[in-house]
Amino acid sequence: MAACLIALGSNLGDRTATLDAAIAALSATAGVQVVRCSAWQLTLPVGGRRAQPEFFNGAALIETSRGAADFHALLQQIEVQLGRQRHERWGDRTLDLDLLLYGDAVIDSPALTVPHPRMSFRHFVLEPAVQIAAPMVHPEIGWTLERLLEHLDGGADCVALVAPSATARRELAAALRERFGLTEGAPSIADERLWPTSSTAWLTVPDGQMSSEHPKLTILLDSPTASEAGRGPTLQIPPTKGDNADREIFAAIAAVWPRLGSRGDQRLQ
Ligand code: A4P
Ligand code: MG
Repeated sequence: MAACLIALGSNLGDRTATLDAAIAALSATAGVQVVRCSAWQLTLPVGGRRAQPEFFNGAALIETSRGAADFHALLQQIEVQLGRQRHERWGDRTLDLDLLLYGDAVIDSPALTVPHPRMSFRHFVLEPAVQIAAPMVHPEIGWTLERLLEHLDGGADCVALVAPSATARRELAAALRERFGLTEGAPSIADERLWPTSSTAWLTVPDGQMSSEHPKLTILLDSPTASEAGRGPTLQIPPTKGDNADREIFAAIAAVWPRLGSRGDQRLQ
């Protein structure tokens, strides 16, 4: 049996009824036991087009005898049964079921990435997850879910941009200054092993707090040191991401600092 954690989201139709129905469908499946389920929380959309309806989000802790790929296929089947249609990435949806953690497995296949690559810096994922599974450990980062959530409040309001190419760092830093009004500035001490001076650019958030030595978000761009644990919330952008990379990075920043997300939108108007 594996203990796994899923995230549930809905922003179309009768949202809480759909989330309830997803839990009922999971409970009725052979080899699947719903151990605990969070409350449904109303959240503002992150990362999609502007003027999306609000989401209800939640999390559930599951025990299952199914393998990870098989369990993910079941989640997709339940999404479709409950009316999910896929038109665009991060588009509106009756139901989104994401596999956050599958025991302490680390999986990187074309269809499935576990831990879910965006779970470590999203309030709408971590808040319900901590309600039901605070001590579960993110196997790549090595932190509990509770610590990850606390860090979204208590970490330093800055972004560490780690990339081997100085040009890539410079271009991305310029885009983030322009879009979000970030300025240059690092925590007074930063661990050289995790954020090497030779490959890290630091950007701070206006009016943020820098009492921690640990940034709220690290972005690893084409980075060969990707597997090292200990950085805390991290977005990895592999070389293959191409044009999607900016969108992914902007959405991550808006997830960590919602007030900057709306500022980014205003600047685009
Ligand atoms: N996939 C890979 N790994 C996983 C995994 N661990 N769990 C693949 C689930 N799916 C995984 O997913 C896209 C592809 O990811 C699939 O082919 C699947 O095999 P999708 O469900 O078809 O599309 P999506 O949900 O639009 O994309 P994605 O990347 O899963 O989006 P996210 O990151 O889940 O973000 N704001 C609020 N407030 N609340 C939300 O729930 N959700 C999103 C979606 C954006 N903003 C949100 C919310
Ligand atoms: Mg999804």
